[in-house]
Amino acid sequence: MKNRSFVITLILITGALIGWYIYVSAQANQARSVQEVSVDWWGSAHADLTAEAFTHWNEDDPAEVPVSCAKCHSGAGFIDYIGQDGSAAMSVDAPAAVNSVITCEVCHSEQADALTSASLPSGIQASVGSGNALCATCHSGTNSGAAVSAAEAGFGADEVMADIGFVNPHYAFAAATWLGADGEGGFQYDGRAYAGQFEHATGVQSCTQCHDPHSLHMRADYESESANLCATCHSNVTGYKDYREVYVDGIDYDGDGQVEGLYHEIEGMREVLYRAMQAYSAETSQPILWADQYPYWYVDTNQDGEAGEDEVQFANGFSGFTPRLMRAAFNFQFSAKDPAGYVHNGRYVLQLLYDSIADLAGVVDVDMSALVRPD
Ligand code: HEC
Ligand code: HEC
Ligand code: HEC
Ligand code: HEC
Ligand code: HEC
Ligand SMILES: [Ca+2]
Ligand SMILES: [Ca+2]
Ligand SMILES: [Ca+2]
Repeated sequence: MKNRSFVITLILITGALIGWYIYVSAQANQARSVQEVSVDWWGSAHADLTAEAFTHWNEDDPAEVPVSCAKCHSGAGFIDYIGQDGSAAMSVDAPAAVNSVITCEVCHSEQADALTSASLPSGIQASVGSGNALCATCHSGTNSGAAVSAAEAGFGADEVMADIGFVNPHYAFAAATWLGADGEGGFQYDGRAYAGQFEHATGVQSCTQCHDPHSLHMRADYESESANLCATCHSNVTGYKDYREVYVDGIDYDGDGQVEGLYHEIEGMREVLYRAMQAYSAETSQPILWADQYPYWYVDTNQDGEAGEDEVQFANGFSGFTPRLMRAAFNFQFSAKDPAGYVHNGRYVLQLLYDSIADLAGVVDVDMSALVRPD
């Protein structure tokens, strides 16, 4: 079965390659060759036939990707979503094929070219331009802060919502981070101002300016000149390992006494939030724990503050969310599940974490004196 779908995929790709070859040779002189592009794509996560993202439904009966998931988890589902298959545009109209990776024709078609905006979970339609609109359609998550507001309607801020499970932003939602307040991806507190789209600097302002759309890695050029993209401006960067050490303003946001790469400032701020959530939850319902395993939040049964193996079990999932705790949990997860948040829009992420801490500090003791909220 695996072999068969592999061969079918190969045939589809070959067909697309031929079409592309004709199109591209007619259009571009400078562009990279179809062959080079294809090699890059083959090595990418988008081509990974074995990935959980494309095989999660294989054991279901029938084995198909449900309508609500197909836009992002099936190449065929995306083609349905944009209406390239003749169905209505901007809606998935049927369950889609499993093992359907993101092939050339998913991103290269008439409808795909025409796509210039993405519809986000907040309901905002974000105009991000062609190319980026493809990325943002699949990389914006499934829930925004608005879903938290909807879940907490009718409850007091510290009232336990017994039947309401964790509202999860989902995964790899880079566009939601990048757009910040312009996408309203996080839970934004009333009366607070949030950073909008991260403008960064010339040449690194959008998905496809930084990510090669085929390899998905950082581009190896800056404004058409061959270069280490980041080192062009951050002179201490020699490769991937240095990205997380980049900082510009030299502010100790998490108050640990050290100016660190923005990645680490975010980690530190999240650690402060985590401790505040543990203190708050112990007082209002049950002590909470986080572990990197669905459904992420568990009960700290032995109350030692640590996630023990016996505690990280589906049956021990946390069910004592109050509205205040849910907002914090959502923003915690928002900061954790885009591990590249520091480069996509670090200020927005720090603002969300800081405001969640401040919200909890209204009820339990949290020392916020050393923390800095970015402007
Ligand atoms: C807006 C696009 C989008 C929608 C809609 C969506 N997902 Fe996802 N999902 C993603 C992306 C992107 C990833 C890839 C994360 C990664 O592995 O890098 C992902 C990852 C996952 C994973 C793997 C998680 C992991 O830890 O590796 C599961 C399981 C999943 N999604 C389930 C679902 C289900 C079930 C639905 C429908 C109810 C759904 N998704 C709808 C975009 C989406
Ligand atoms: C996730 C979406 C996506 C997928 C999948 C994809 N492309 Fe592209 N491709 C793009 C975007 C966006 C551009 C425009 C690049 C830019 O802005 O420089 C592009 C540009 C190109 C170009 C022009 C050369 C260049 O590098 O700019 C060629 C040729 C090409 N794609 C071929 C392919 C082939 C062949 C495949 C399958 C092996 C493929 N693409 C898969 C998004 C995609
Ligand atoms: C049809 C939906 C779809 C589109 C369009 C799409 N992606 Fe993806 N992307 C995914 C899924 C699903 C995964 C996870 C695949 C996997 O786990 O192998 C992914 C994985 C990735 C990853 C790797 C994440 C990781 O965990 O390593 C990057 C980076 C990425 N995409 C960037 C982009 C960019 C940039 C674009 C636009 C040029 C784009 N994607 C367009 C659905 C999409
Ligand atoms: C300034 C350059 C830059 C821009 C702009 C940018 N990215 Fe990224 N992105 C990165 C870097 C660098 C990483 C890897 C960071 C790391 O692993 O520490 C990354 C990681 C990712 C990942 C993988 C994160 C994960 O879940 O593991 C995805 C998916 C992604 N980017 C998609 C996008 C999309 C979609 C856009 C546009 C909305 C975008 N990126 C804009 C630089 C950028
Ligand atoms: C054209 C110059 C330029 C390039 C290229 C560039 N950056 Fe930046 N970067 C900046 C500037 C300027 C800032 C400050 C922006 C601001 O504060 O609004 C910044 C800010 C950042 C920040 C936030 C630091 C902080 O303390 O707030 C990170 C992280 C970052 N860059 C990482 C990267 C990575 C990774 C790359 C390569 C993918 C990259 N940058 C490429 C100019 C650049
Ligand atoms: Ca459709
Ligand atoms: Ca610090
Ligand atoms: Ca414990």
